[in-house]
Amino acid sequence: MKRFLLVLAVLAVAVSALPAAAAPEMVLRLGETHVADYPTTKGDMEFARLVEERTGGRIKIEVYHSKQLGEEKAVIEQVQFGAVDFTRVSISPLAAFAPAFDALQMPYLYRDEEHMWKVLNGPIGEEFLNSLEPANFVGLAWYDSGARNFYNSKREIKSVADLKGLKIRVQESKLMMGLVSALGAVPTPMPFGEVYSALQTGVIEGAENNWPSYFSTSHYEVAKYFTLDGHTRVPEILIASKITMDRLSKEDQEIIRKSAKDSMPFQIKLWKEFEKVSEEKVTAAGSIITHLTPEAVAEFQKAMEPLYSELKPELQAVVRKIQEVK
Ligand code: GTR
Repeated sequence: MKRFLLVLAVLAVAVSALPAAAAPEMVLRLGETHVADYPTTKGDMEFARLVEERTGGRIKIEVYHSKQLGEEKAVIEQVQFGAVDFTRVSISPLAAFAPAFDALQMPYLYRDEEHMWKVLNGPIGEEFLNSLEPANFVGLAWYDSGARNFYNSKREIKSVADLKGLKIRVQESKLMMGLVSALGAVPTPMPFGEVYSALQTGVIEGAENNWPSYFSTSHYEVAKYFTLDGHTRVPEILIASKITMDRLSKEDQEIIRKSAKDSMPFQIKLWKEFEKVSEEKVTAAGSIITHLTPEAVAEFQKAMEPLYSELKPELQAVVRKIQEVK
């Protein structure tokens, strides 16, 4: 017993002699809707890691994934008034706060993925990141989100006519509501976290998303018909609260901006890998994957033309600039 106490005493002295780990001077919070192992969440964590490393541990960013801070729209509101410091969101719900973002997510806008990245990484993308300040946000970086496709529990969608009358969940976005209506389906806006049970109980018959979201939310279990129509590419964006950024020194603001940008290649690489895994998993689980014929794609594009003509003239001008990027 004596010996044991002696060992304990020696250990206690040894531990107290260790240098205490520097406590961060500032702990900031980042809200993320996806689960911990989703590519965007891992991108957020890489961003947080870089900030911590580059500030020598002075600034710590805690990533609250799995919508621990709330659904996407509610978190954007909290970021706007400074209650949450950062969030990673889809630009669809963000457009309710900064309407110009609709120009970046029009249906069939980008010729391909490369075109989208040229736009986002070029002067147009930079202008969009900088345009958020009047809404009290600071745009930091773009993440990949692939292309969105329709899926449902009722039938294979091979043409626009097959969508007729289907109740389709959309993000809380006017543009997405218009898009689904233009195809003759019935749009139902709803937070992401409610979609699984809404599909299961038949409140809605379908939704639309990319491979990774279809897989990671298990929507494939309750809506097995997935059509590769690729109607939109909706970039993900990492934003900060302007209130938080204004509290930081110029140097720390720069570290945050640069760390966000530097986390992009990491997220994009994980995205590519997870897109493949998701496709394989849902196919193995029995999802029916429908590829559209070129004629059917043309039909989808035609049906969505009114969305372009209904866009405000100043946004039509942005769309033209995007289309001109070669
Ligand atoms: C996902 C996106 C989420 C969320 C979701 C949705 O692709 O990563 O941020 O917007 O779609 O449909 O609500």
